[in-house]
Amino acid sequence: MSPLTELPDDIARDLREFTIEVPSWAYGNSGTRFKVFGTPGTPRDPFEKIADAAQTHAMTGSSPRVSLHHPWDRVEDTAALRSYAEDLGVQLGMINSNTFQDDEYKYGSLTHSDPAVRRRAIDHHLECLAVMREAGSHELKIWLADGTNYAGQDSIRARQDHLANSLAEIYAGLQEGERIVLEYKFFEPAFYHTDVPDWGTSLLHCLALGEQAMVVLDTGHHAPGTNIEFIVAQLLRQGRLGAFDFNSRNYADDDLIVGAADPFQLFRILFEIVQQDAHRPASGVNFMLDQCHNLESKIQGQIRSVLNVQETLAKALLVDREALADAQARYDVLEANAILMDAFWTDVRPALAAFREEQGLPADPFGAFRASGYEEKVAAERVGGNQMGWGA
Ligand code: LRH
Ligand code: MN
Ligand code: MN
Repeated sequence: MSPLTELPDDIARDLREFTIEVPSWAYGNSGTRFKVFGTPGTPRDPFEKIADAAQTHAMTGSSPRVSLHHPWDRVEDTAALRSYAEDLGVQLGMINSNTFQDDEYKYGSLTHSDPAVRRRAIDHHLECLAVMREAGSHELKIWLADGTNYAGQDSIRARQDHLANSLAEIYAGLQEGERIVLEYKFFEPAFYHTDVPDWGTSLLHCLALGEQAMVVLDTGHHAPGTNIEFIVAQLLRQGRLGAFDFNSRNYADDDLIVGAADPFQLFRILFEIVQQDAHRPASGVNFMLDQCHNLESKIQGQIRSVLNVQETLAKALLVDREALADAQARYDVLEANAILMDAFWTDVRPALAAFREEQGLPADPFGAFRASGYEEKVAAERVGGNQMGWGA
């Protein structure tokens, strides 16, 4: 099949509107429990993370927002961070709460049996809402490390009740136009049960809370073999898919570059998205990355990720949906599958290069960044970068 050299107008329009939010923590050093390898030039504070994220946007033109993790990205003056970001051409995005590092949360946070610990965790989220407003954002992401390691360790049922009550208190702090998004994960750091392990649990809590509560789907947070595109279709059908945390994985929550481990899975997910028009900004789905670059250059890793999502979205939009519907109606299983595969195998890179040039962007964002000298410059300027957000 010959490569696609020009995007059809409707696909070009969709791609111009489509944005990907990048995580501040992807620009910091990260690693495993075995070792965190440092990278020269790693940001030393949230301002430097924003500066690096702005590079990703300058090269791709598609990543104009940066998610912050609180308190990793705590600064004295969030308004100053916001205007710094805006001067560099990006905005502050989703605020991510963090109740997984303090000793008080050893046995849980919003689910803890001790009301004093729950109070502390709820107050942290209310503080996050205040930071969110200062940041000019309207979304708070909640992911909880809460769970147990051994059967019998605590009451699963009581913890659900505490969770529902705690979330209701946070939800009551929302103003019009704001929302919370609740991320699920089936294991880690808890290894017996997790309090928000799956999309069903997240959805149940969101439904109980109200329309300003939505589910976040992190692609690394499922058991191997899970059909993630089914979950996407179902949550969209319910109008409750709030955001993605895109990454890819071979084994567990590997946080690898999106599309690296299984590009076809990314395509299948994005095809469900485009079938419900959820890639258009009006859908309100926030397409975010949640990744860690343990070995590779962080900015380059982020650029690669943004390009992978963009290219795969273009492929999903290329599917001949009329022909597909026709094949499906005729129960022609193999033709229906072939129509999908044709789009997946199309090389859209030349068309995207032309699309970028038309917008005054580098045809090859990855190559342009490598040639820009930015990494060499910051490596000389910055000494002593931090691991992920820890201590930043
Ligand atoms: C949990 C998670 C969540 C956190 C991030 C650092 O595994 O995906 O989104 O905020 O990692
Ligand atoms: Mn995540
Ligand atoms: Mn994760």
